[in-house]
Amino acid sequence: ENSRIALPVGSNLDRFIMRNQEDFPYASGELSQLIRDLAYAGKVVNREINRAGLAGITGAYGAENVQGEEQQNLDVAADIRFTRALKKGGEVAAIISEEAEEIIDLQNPRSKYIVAIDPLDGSSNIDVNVSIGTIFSIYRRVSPLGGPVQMEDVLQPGKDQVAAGYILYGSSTMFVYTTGKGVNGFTYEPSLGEYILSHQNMRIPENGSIYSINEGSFNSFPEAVQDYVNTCKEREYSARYIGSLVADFHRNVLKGGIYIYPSTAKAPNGKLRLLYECNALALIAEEAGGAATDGKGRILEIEPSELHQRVPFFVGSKAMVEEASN
Ligand code: AHM
Ligand code: MG
Repeated sequence: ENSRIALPVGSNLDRFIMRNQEDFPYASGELSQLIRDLAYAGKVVNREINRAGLAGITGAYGAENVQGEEQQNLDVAADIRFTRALKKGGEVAAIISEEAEEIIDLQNPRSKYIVAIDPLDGSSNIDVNVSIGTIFSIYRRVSPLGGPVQMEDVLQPGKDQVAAGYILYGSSTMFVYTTGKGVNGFTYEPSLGEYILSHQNMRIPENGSIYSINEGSFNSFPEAVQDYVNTCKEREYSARYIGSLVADFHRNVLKGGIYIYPSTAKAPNGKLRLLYECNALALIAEEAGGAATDGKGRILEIEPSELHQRVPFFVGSKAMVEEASN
């Protein structure tokens, strides 16, 4: 009987989104539909990830799928799935993606949302059967509807996000998102094909004892980061680094901890991208009571200057991020 979890009626993602729709400042239902589109594409990607080992789609691929398309590496396949879902959905004017150099104008000029997405983050982990994730940010378009999408539509600071989330393809698949009213997590139940509310109003512990950083680059970390890492060791904190941002972040949200990708010799501005990796997780962190900085100031206040801009990233439990930042 302990395999039965008592769930409140109506606790699947679709119903949850519907019930909370009236909270949205512009409650026309389009943002709700957009979030559902992302969740749906996530199910399709999840299915492909689960089959990846057997289907041999981890490497470069060569074969064709049923639609006669050349089959792609999973990160490209995921990009196609999300882009297609958002184009068809019609709520999104343009996408920026880790997988595309330029803005993808979806030719929905009257649509009022912009999405920034990393369709499959941590893709070097696919081949070794380790957790990977999708990260997304949603903004309201600022240029007049009807005209072409402008750079100012996509280069908005993270504090202007209307919603953000991630999908973790882990031992369970989870959809976690915020519309600025707290963070809720849904676990995918494959036999039902539904995301079920499993983590209501997620809160990051104020402090923690896990630090996640690629210590192999210790010698080229800024001195303040070296000092912080040494402090973690003096306190005998646990070192946990999957090398898959969503998975490392999610663990720290649940258990309390800090994730750091500082500047290094190889990556002078850090490795992670402000627009489709850091901003979304920064909003979720803050909404859950945590914090996110670039080592100095709030991530969410950075005015972006280019699409694929990188920033050092410190995120997680508030007390830890404050201590590690200067
Ligand atoms: P990617 O966007 O090319 O997949 O790289 C992002 C990933 C993150 O998921 C992870 O935290 C980081 O790169 C790991 O980098 P490193 O191997 O340098 O520690
Ligand atoms: Mg990435």
